[in-house]
Amino acid sequence: MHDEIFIGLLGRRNQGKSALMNLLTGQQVSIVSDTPGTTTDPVKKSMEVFGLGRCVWIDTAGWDDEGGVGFQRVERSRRTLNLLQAAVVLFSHNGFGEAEQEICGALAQKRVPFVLLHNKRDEEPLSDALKADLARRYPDCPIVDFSTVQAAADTDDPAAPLIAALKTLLGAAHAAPRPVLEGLIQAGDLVLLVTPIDAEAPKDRLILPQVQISRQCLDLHAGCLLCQPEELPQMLQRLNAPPRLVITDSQAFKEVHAMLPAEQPLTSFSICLARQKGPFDAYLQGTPHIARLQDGDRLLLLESCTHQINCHDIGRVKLPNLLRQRTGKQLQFEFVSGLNPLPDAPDRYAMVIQCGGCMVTGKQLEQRLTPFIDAGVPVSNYGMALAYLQGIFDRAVAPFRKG
Ligand SMILES: Nc1nc2c(ncn2[C@@H]2O[C@H](COP(=O)(O)OP(=O)(O)OP(=O)(O)O)[C@@H](O)[C@H]2O)c(=O)[nH]1
Ligand SMILES: [Mg+2]
Repeated sequence: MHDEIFIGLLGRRNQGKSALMNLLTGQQVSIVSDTPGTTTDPVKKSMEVFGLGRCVWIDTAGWDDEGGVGFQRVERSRRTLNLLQAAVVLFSHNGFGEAEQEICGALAQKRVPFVLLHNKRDEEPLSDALKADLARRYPDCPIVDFSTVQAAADTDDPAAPLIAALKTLLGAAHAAPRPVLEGLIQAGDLVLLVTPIDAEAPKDRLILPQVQISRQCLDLHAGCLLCQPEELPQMLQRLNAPPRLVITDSQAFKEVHAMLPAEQPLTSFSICLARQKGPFDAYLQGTPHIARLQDGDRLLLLESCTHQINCHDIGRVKLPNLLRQRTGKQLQFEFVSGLNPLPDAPDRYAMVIQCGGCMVTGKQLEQRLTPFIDAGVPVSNYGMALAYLQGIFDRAVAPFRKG
């Protein structure tokens, strides 16, 4: 799961993309000059933006770059679109022409929401006529009339109008997720997190689910203790009471399961995260249907986040392979990515498996699954289905069933 929001700064040359990049980051990240074509390759800078989270700003070469390697630069800017969760389309002097329309069209096609930012208002403010025209043509896009140069002189909160527009744009998609541990633990409890550090662990860091769950423990005023599976018996001995809950990486589930007494509540990071979004109870009921799949059954895999390479691999490769292997059945798979329309007849499917949905809202997820649930089709999600296929489902969902 990605916790960073990639936001592209797009537009023709000389519109102030790099000046805006520097304003947003408060640093001289990109070169600014009045020579069109200054920025050649995309420039990225990551930072925490209050109220939005971790953002990666991407400054790009002008969409209208030309001559020599200009075409290749434009191609690079175009490719950047595949990374984006949001964009800022810059234009100035009331010049909204073919290039801008093309950028907006390309963003819309990729379902990337964007802000229209009329820059250099100190030289020429956005006209009412163009503003009205844009509002009609792009009803979902906030329009901001802005001056990067003037804002830079305002030391207080220079990019406030743009950040506010981005929050509006991303607000729904980044609404606070449901608390993962709520009802399972209380203030003062201790949670033990089991995290193997193997060759695939990122250098010097923990992966996002572990960070998120540690944070949730703190939010709920509980404590958490982290260890690797080998040290688990030692850690348990040191405690004068068993932890309220043990949460382990799915990979170590079997090992951890064997080490802990049967009455110790144990779950996995992936099951916890399945609780964050989507119809968790329907997932709980639907997942065991995997055992009842038959030859010729058709499964629908919904991969809601088009940008998530990791989910893509799980959904298109890992899950279908594991499902075929573990069930030994001839299964057929269909995929729908992004928020593309769903097939008409939900009851054609023996089962629907939804991705974690980290880039869509819980509401969108539930809306998409409702027709299947109403038609009595079992639904599951990637994390739950993987847990089931690894034989860890029953114990890992027991703490949630009690609640
Ligand atoms: N008056 C005024 N000038 C601005 C503003 N924003 C940027 N500029 C100037 O516009 C020129 C181009 O700015 P850049 O940030 O380099 O533009 P760019 O879009 O990155 O251009 P390329 O890298 O060539 O695609 C520079 O001279 C900036 O100082 C603004 O709000 N007002
Ligand atoms: Mg530039």
